[in-house]
Amino acid sequence: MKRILTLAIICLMATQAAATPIIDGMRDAFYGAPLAVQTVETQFGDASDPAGLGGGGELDAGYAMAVAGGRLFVMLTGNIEPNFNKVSVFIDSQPGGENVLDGSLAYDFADVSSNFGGLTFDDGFEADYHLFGRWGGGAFELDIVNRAASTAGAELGNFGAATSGAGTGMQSGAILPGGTATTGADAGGFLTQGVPFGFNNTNTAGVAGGTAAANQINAASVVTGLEFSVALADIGNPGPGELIKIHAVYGNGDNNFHSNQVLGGLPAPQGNLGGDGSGGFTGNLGGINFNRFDGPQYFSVRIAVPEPATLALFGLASIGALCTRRR
Ligand SMILES: [Ca+2]
Ligand SMILES: [Ca+2]
Ligand SMILES: [Ca+2]
Repeated sequence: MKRILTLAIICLMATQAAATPIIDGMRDAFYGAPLAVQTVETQFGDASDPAGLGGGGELDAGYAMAVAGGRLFVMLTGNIEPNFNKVSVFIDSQPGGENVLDGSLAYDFADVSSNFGGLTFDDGFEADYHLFGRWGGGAFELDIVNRAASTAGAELGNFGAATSGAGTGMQSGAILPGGTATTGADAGGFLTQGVPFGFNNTNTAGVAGGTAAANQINAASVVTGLEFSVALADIGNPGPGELIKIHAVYGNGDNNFHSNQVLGGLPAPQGNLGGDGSGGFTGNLGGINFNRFDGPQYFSVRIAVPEPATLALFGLASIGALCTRRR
């Protein structure tokens, strides 16, 4: 029975591994179940424009998939207001890293990444990479910074703007290796492969506005948002069976006032975190400590076993033969 269950899991993983989602900001079946579903209503406004150009921002659910030797795919359903509010995604994909963010790493316009200094993640989460997206009604923009390899005055990051759909609620583009460096990243870029992204801001459902417990059925039903893919080789090359941890959070453009939209979610009821963790403005995010909130404010995806390793376990010629035989 245990062996059959193991085979079923491997077949499922192999099936997922064989598929590739279209990076367009629309959630593919490829992702399967959400790894985190929003727990609180949004205090940064409930989006209501079906064209995706209105106000409001929320993070409804987080999805991810990764195959060893390949890429990490991430889908965050929800909305990003076209006022340069930011979604930040911190990725823990290699040993070491920052459990408390270092404010001396200065990048982004006016070096506002410094305002993250002192923010504390849950125990066990040590950030290595920082991806952040925003827009002001024109092109959606995305950056990815290798914080693990950065030092103060020598930060490494790449930038990309949407090349399709700019000015609309449905956009796509890519951060290109060898392309534009992140503003203020003094040591240039680090990517060796592109980071394609899709952004679809047309959700008008999902969580409601407020601070009460979210309707998680509605949150898990949202199919649009921000989607991207990054080569595992560019984020420390984690191997089969290893976990990649992802912390996603929505805040203002200056990185000094966080909303209550975090994945994994905060316990409800919960208002905006602000900069002090209680909704107050201090000028930075150093007062936020996610250990003070029950549960993990991150979600994890386990890297799927690639086909050759799977096949070696069973001495079979192809993964198709293995899975067909069991059906
Ligand atoms: Ca790490
Ligand atoms: Ca909503
Ligand atoms: Ca926590």
